[in-house]
Amino acid sequence: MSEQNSIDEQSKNHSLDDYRKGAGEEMTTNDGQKINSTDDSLKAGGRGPTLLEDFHFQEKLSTFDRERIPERVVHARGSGAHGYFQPYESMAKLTKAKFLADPATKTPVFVRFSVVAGSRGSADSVRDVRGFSVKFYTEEGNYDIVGNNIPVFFIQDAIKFPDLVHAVKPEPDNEMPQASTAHPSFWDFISLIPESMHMIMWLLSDRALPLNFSTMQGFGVHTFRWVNAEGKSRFVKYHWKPLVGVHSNVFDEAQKIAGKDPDFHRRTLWDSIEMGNYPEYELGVQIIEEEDELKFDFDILDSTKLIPEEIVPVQPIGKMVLNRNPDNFFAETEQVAFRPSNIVSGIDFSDDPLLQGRLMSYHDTQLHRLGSPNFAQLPINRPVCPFSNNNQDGRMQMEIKTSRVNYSPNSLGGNLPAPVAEADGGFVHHPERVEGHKVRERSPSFADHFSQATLFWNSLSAGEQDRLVEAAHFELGKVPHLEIKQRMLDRFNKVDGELAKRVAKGLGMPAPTEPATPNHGQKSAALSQAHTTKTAKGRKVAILAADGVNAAQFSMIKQSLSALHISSEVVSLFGGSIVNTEGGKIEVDKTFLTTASVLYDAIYVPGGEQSIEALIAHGDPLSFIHEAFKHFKPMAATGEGVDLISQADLKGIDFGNVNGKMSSQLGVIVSRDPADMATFTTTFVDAIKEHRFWTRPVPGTASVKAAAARMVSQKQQVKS
Ligand code: HDE
Repeated sequence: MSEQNSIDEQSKNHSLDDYRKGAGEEMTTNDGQKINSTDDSLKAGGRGPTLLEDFHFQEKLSTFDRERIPERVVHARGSGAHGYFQPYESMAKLTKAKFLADPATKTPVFVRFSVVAGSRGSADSVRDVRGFSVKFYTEEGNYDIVGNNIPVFFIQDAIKFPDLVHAVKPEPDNEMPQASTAHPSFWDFISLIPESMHMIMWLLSDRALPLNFSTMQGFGVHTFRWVNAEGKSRFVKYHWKPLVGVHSNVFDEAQKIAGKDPDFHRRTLWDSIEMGNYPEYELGVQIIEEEDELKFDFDILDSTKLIPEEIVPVQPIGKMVLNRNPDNFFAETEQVAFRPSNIVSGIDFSDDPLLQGRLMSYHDTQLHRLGSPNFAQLPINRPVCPFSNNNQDGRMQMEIKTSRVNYSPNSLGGNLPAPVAEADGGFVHHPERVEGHKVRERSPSFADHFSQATLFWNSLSAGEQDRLVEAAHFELGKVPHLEIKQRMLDRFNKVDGELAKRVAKGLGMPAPTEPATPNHGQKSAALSQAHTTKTAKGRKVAILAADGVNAAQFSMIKQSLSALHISSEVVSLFGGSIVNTEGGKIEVDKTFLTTASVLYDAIYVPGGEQSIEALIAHGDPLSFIHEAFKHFKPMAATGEGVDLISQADLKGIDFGNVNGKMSSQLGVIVSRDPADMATFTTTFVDAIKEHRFWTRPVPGTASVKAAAARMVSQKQQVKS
């Protein structure tokens, strides 16, 4: 059996298999009575009223009436996938968790990615934090890491969570806006909660616009504990690093994707798994010795802080591969119930007050959402190991317990089920020593709200900073209240004075008069996406073509892309198929009406006189190319394809001397007569790996405006 097959088999062996059910051959009622018609209700005469005795009608309609369960109050919009996790080496020195003890152990996982603010039917690509929840079905019970794609959080204490969520959700009077933070109540709240400033910087950055789920980092956010067999405890922070690097959309693109394909992230995840381009993530940990707990200039229990990787390196410990799509969205992705309180021996909690609140809230929310304390028995939530206790009854008890006793201790049932000693795997909470007065207060060690916001700002590339400033213009530009904007400018001024001035300019407001907090000048390279892994695997190219497309150029690029796991779609004027210069038939995947440039990572235009004439005459291909250029995407053209691309108003690209020799300018690769298609293809693939060409002088974008502003201020400085 190939390695891939064995992995598939392994992940399918997860206990869900017992519950999978295809369509039966004969239609029956829920109780098995065969149905002879499901198209007309039972009536007294063809035109008469429907009869109460129509049990099939009643069951069908009343089941339908109850199809929806309450959506998650946050993270309602989500997409799931199955896979497995495998450690690189034994972690036994640090934790007694069995699933981390042996590199041969493959633990099945179910992962749910989500958008926080939007409703279940909202669009995927909006500016927001993404949830990154992983359920490990270990031999010792389920372990859930319920994290986000941003390493810090808005608030420090769980008691503020309902306030935060009320503020971010659509406003209560008119239920607007959907899936967006760009509204007064959110910024009102944020401007009054200084601890949110670090997270706000991340939210305004490219991180909040992930390209797709495979290019998204994940974080456990809180500090947790690992405990080894000797009972030694250490603190741990979790990091999921996507093997293809961390990449994002640009805002204009993300907004358009929300209309063109609201399911963009869900679809990309689904399609990449179907194509065998499995999303892969490396799990890394930062380990902090207990004795070092207080050595940082922030509190490791404060979830608005991260531990810079330069201070505590991230140690890769294993890999997660997502290799199977769910069979049924509701049964799996909707009913999966994550709980940060689901842990296994060898793992424990810290006293982070945000985490402590979550330990209660998730269980509570599942009771409400899934409607029964028996939610853990649902196929997607069941552990793969045996489970047994004296919990009794409740709605939808799915097991028929045969024991006479349901209490402990008992003598009638041999005192079973019996608690398990620690040595045999019984969970024992780490005996952390705690003492203190009962107080409602915030630890003074949680008081610095701005240093790490400044660290993040300093760590971004110039382009990332430009886009962050533009995001602030957009978000606060949707807030008509001057006092809220003023408060936010004061906050930005505590992060960096120049940042505050730039945000003020876009809002048409005076810069803060208070002196800015001096910038400490520290950076952390890991916080920027500019240094991320570059790979073309999993990217999607639009090939623009019509009848008469050059056969050789088309097939050379198409085949080379597919060999590198880069998918491509033929986009043409009409559906059906087109004919190439050699009379061969090429299937059309999409038309300019059924797709859009924002749904691709790159464009290729093969030559062929007739094809290019038709594309130019139509017009839409020109705006398709122009838009992709504006979104900094790589593009290539060969032969007459250069005529099309050169008419698409690509500022800063010189097509004057393009001839047989290849020209590669700012991610636009063209050749009129490519003698060496292999070199051409390699150059194009390298450009696809680059993902975006941020230095393009794209009018109307933040980078151009910021460059212009910098030039003006440099000139002014020279004059003075
Ligand atoms: Fe959540 N969060 N959260 N959250 N959260 C929920 O649980 C909550 C927080 C996160 O894919 C809810 O099942 C409180 C941080 C994810 O099913 C709810 C606090 C982080 C998901 C809830 C937080 C998260 C949720 C809503 C403040 C990143 C989706 C439905 C302490 C580390 C899980 C549900 C999925 C979902 C409560 C803060 C991540 C209400 C009280 C910090 C990924 O229980």
